[in-house]
Formats: sequence, C-alpha cells, structure tokens
Amino acid sequence: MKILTYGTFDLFHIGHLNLLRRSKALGNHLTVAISTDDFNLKSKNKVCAQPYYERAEIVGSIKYVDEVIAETNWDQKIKDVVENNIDVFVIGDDWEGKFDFLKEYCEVVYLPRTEGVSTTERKNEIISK
Ligand code: C2G
Repeated sequence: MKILTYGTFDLFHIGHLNLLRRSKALGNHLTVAISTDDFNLKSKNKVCAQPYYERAEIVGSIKYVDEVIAETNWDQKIKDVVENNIDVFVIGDDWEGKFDFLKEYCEVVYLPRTEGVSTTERKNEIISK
C-alpha cells in the first residue's frame, strides 16, 4: 500500500514525527510532499525558519519516509496520487474535509493532531525568552 502526505515540516517536532509514523503504519511505502519556500510564501503566507532543502533533508532521513517530493502548488494532488499509484492520502485533522475530493482517486485519512505542540508556538516561545 502506497501512502502520500503533504506538509511544511518547519522546525521538525514530535507532532510531525507522530504524523509520519502513523502514516507509514497505514501501508509500506510513504511519500512526503514538502512545501517549497516559494509555495509557503505565496500561498500560505508563511516564512519558514528552515529552507526547503533542509526540511526535505530532515524529513527524508526519518526512518518512516521512503521518498520526498516537492509541493509547489495546491492543484498537484490528483496528479501526484494518480502518477505515484497512491492508495491512501493522509494528513492531520486540522485539514478535516478539505481534501475529500481525492476520495475519487484513493482512500483519504485525517489523523488526529498531536496536542500541545506547533511550530508557531515554538517560534513564539523562543522569541519571548
Ligand atoms: N501535525 C500534527 N500535529 C501537530 C502539528 C502538525 O499531526 N501538533 C501534522 C499536520 O496536521 C500535518 C503535518 O503534521 O499533517 C505537517 O504539518 P505542517 O508542517 O503544519 O504542514 P501544513 O503547513 O499544514 O501543510 O497541502 C497541504 C499542506 O502542505 C499542509
């Protein structure tokens, strides 16, 4: 079973790790699409602390991850699912319902987020110290 997930994964933390571990447990091959710096800036209004190549290198080194690809726009998901023969699309439940259009192409799973940890909170905590 081939699994696909998307994310920024800036300042990699335990919530990200839990998401990747649970995603991999759904199958035997996990592809992670990582948002490029340009996509984050233009579409999510987000400036990452770590550039794309660092985030991609870190996520690609996690033992649950088999492959890393770039997420460069909102409209690539159907193509990614079809071209990579994906069985399950997975993402955290902060995105609940948002990617249901993929159900036509594969199974769609929203996993519960890890409580109490986020990149934004971490950045704010560091700034306030
Ligand atoms: N996550 C989690 N628990 C947290 C924080 C994040 O389970 N405490 C999950 C998110 O739900 C997501 C993944 O970790 O599935 C990556 O989170 P982000 O880096 O915040 O990714 P995001 O910017 O939401 O990008 O096209 C979809 C997007 O690229 C998703």
